[in-house]
Amino acid sequence: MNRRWKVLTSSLLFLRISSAAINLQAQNGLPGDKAATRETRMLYGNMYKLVQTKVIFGHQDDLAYGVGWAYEKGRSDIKSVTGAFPGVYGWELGHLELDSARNLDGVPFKNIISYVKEVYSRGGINEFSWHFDDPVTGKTAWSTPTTTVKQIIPGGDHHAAFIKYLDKFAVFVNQLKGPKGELIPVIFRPLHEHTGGWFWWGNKECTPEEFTTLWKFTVDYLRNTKKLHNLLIGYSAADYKTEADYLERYPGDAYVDIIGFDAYQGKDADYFKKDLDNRYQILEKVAAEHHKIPALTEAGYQGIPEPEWWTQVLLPAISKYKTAYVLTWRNWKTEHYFAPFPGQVSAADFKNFYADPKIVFQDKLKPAIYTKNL
Ligand code: BMA
Repeated sequence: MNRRWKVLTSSLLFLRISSAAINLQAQNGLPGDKAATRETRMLYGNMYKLVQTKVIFGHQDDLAYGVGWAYEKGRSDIKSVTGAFPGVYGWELGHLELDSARNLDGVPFKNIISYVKEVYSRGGINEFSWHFDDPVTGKTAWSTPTTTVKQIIPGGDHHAAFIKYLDKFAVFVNQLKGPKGELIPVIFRPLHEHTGGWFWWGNKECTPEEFTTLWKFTVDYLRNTKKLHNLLIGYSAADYKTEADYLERYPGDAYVDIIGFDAYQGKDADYFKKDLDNRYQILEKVAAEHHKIPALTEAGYQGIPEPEWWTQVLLPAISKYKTAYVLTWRNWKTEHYFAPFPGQVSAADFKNFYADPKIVFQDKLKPAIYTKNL
């Protein structure tokens, strides 16, 4: 082998090794958006690390209202029970598409903007779901049957109506700014529970191809046309039995950052445990293969009638598998709540859940989650 040849082959080898290193980096802890802001990349990287050992506790609408109260500054049912706020905060965007001042659950969007800023300033994590009305029929998110997805993707006769939704989303997200004018990173979980049949984007309403087209269009439009680079995209299924079910409508790794599923306990606790276990096993495999962050994107037991549900049912399940966060649904009223409040039958057990070394609330998160490699 002559010298020139040697130099050439060794530099080729170097190139191969360094591109492998870059690939590895891309696979481990970088979001799908190559132009994601620094804060967004930091958040994602830190969540990627945290998920190896911890689970962050989350609650929908936590700062807005709880059972028996609404809009009291500094109040939170979670804080009233444990002394700490949750670490993840879910917010709902339904009716943003109607230019309404309040979301479909009555929460003023103005308030949501200030909650998001408050959460960011203390190192909490904000997440958005969107039960948007059907852009073709004007009916609610829960209206089926429809052919809406086919009609709103590129080439569809109502494509423009869907673009208007996304434009309103961009106007809203552009108001979520930190003290230096930086966009606050948020998890955006669009078109959720799409493996179920209850929303207009559900699996009976469109083909897998139509669904993934809608998903990709949504993400591409927000990233490339609206220049929003502060979104971590959440893919959140409802029920599924197999890996093929779970991935049937998966839009691709560039379009997803956090993958998970929603799971609620009904009357049959044994079924819930078994089903959770099955769905988790599949999720963990897919998350590892696709290098994504797994999460239990919604969970709960309405009314939590079992006093030890937190430590006996939820904790064992989420401790067994990697879970970046578990988001319990909203505490609206005595007939519809998913987290405890003082005096609620599972409140004492929830304090034990809070004290478990694996579980993270707001008091263990720092604002540096957005600025430093932790
Ligand atoms: C559902 C219920 C509804 C609510 C919707 C969107 O699970 O809590 O009352 O309107 O979520 O937040």
